[in-house]
Amino acid sequence: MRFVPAGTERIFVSGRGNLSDIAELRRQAMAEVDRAADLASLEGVRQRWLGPKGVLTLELRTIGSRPPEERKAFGEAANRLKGEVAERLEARLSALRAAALDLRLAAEREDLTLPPRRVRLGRLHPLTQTIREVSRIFATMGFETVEGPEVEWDHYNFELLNIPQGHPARDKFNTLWISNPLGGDPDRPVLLRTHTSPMQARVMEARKPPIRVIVPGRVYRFEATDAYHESVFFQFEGLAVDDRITMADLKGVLYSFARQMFGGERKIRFRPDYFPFTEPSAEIAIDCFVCGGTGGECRTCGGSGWLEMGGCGMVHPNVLRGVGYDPSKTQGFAFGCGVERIAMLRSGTPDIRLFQQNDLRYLEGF
Ligand code: FA5
Repeated sequence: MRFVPAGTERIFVSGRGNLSDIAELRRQAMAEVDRAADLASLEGVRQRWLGPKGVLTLELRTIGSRPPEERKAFGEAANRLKGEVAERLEARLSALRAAALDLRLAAEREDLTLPPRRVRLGRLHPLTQTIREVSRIFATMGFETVEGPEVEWDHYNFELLNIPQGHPARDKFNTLWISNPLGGDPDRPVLLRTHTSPMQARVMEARKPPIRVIVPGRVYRFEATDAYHESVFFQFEGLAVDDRITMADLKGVLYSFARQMFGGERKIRFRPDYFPFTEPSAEIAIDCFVCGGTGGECRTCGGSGWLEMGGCGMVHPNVLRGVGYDPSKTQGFAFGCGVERIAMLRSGTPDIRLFQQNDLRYLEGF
């Protein structure tokens, strides 16, 4: 057996080793395995000892050329050593892998001390809040909330509401008409609904009395905007139809609504008004809750002491007939109010345009 330098090491190479040399081989192999500091150098050690040209592989090949009396003992010892080295290599491999994994885990560990990103909680838009509150209050009086289309037929928006072609009341609703690019039926004009009242006719057509519904929704008018007017705004319609409904019921329902919405001390005022689809018709106002109805310099009510909420009245007999009801047996009341106006009054919002401007500084106040 000879020694050759390997780096600073001297290792055995194949030769005429004896059993005591096997012990030296073991010491050297084990030391190399234990010193391997990473997976690549461990693989180098494996090749050097167990590879096709490895020290122990070559050593085992010398068995045949040994004296017969040595062969058995030498073969056994060399094979055992081969097994021991393989085992030690496996153990070292597991240890190095575990250490590498520990390092990776330490490097990739979540740093839980990092402050979390702030979650910005959204909230309902003030108009949605107002609509929900309106629906909730009317639900306590037996009204169901329903919704209808914003793109509407002239038939429902005007005709069935007793506003035929050429009726002067059409001018009051500055209408946005929709032209159908596919042609459409010229006798069935389409528009963006100018109020929620077309749902009166739609609900009465679809149901039988008794009816009690609230219809909140967007409406559209070709109007210049100012602090009190939008061209796209919300209304809610109320409709009750039965066989003994009177104006007193209408008054009682709106009075109860005003007190629940604006506080127990509210007064409500009905003044004669005109709508083609109600008869008699009235304008509804509540006494100003800022000045207590005294007016004077009050900016909320403009000094009048009253705040307008909407229009109302008893459903016109022509409307009842138009949907197939008999006015001598069935009566109803209807009202329509502006959602923004109510939201402005409740929150002290000075300009209606603030609702649609998406300015978070304003919206976060709700
Ligand atoms: C109507 O729209 C009727 N359909 C109301 C009605 C229903 C009467 C049922 C009788 C029976 P008027 O155009 O007045 O009426 O509008 C009703 C309410 O909508 C107003 O009182 C106001 O609160 C609101 N409103 C009207 N125009 C605007 C606008 N440009 N911007 C914001 N709110 C508006």
